[in-house]
Amino acid sequence: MNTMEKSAPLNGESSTQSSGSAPNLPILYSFRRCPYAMRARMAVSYAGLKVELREIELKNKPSTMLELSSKGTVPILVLPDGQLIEESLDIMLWALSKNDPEDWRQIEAAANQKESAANMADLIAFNDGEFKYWLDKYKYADRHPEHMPEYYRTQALSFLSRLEELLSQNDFLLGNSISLADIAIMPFIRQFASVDSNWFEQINYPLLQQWLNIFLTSNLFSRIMQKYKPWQTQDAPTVF
Ligand SMILES: N[C@@H](CCC(=O)N[C@@H](CS)C(=O)NCC(=O)O)C(=O)O
Repeated sequence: MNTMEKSAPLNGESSTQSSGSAPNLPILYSFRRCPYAMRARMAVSYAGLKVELREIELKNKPSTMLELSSKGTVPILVLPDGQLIEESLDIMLWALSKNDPEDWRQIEAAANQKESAANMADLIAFNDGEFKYWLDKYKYADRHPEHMPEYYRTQALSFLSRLEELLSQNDFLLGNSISLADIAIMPFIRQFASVDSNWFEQINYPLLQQWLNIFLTSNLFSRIMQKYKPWQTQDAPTVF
């Protein structure tokens, strides 16, 4: 079955998100507020693909999901042929391999594609690694009383400085158009900003604040942040 729909870029209309039967659609197990799941949903929606969305609760994961993927994290995507994609970045790449209307992978835009791919991978790896480590400590500072929250925040800030510097060179992180790196990183900067939004709004990172705002106010983001009640086995499929 062809799952491709008209592409729906950052501020385009979406033809997705209706309810009904979903024969042979890939199934996306997701959690609305999870930054990894957000980036996977953004890539799926941008590519105009239809999937069956199963909203889960982290504290009450469905056994159907755990039987498929014992690591128990979201997002995961189950393809109609049974193939399982268990990492958010791989789900993004799967979606973009089907349809990438604005070249988020920068296959066409980058003069030196190898360098561009390396920069992209490096930036995302730093986000998912060191930055996420300090972000979690900052967000849950009460669980890590060995330091004050400000200490963890300062550690995380070096990544924000790096992003601000990149944005002083181009409109987006890796060039003048949106790339996979922007989308993969943005949900984590959002999370960092929302730990103490008053503080975040007054720091001197104007380009990063503006960049974040572009995504937060986009149609793409509001589409993927629609609320769904947690999935139950007997529910009619939710087509996303
Ligand atoms: N490397 C994974 C990480 C996914 C992940 O850690 N997701 C969190 C939610 S944001 C999760 O499912 N945690 C399991 C839990 O809290 O039980 C990916 O990129 O998909």
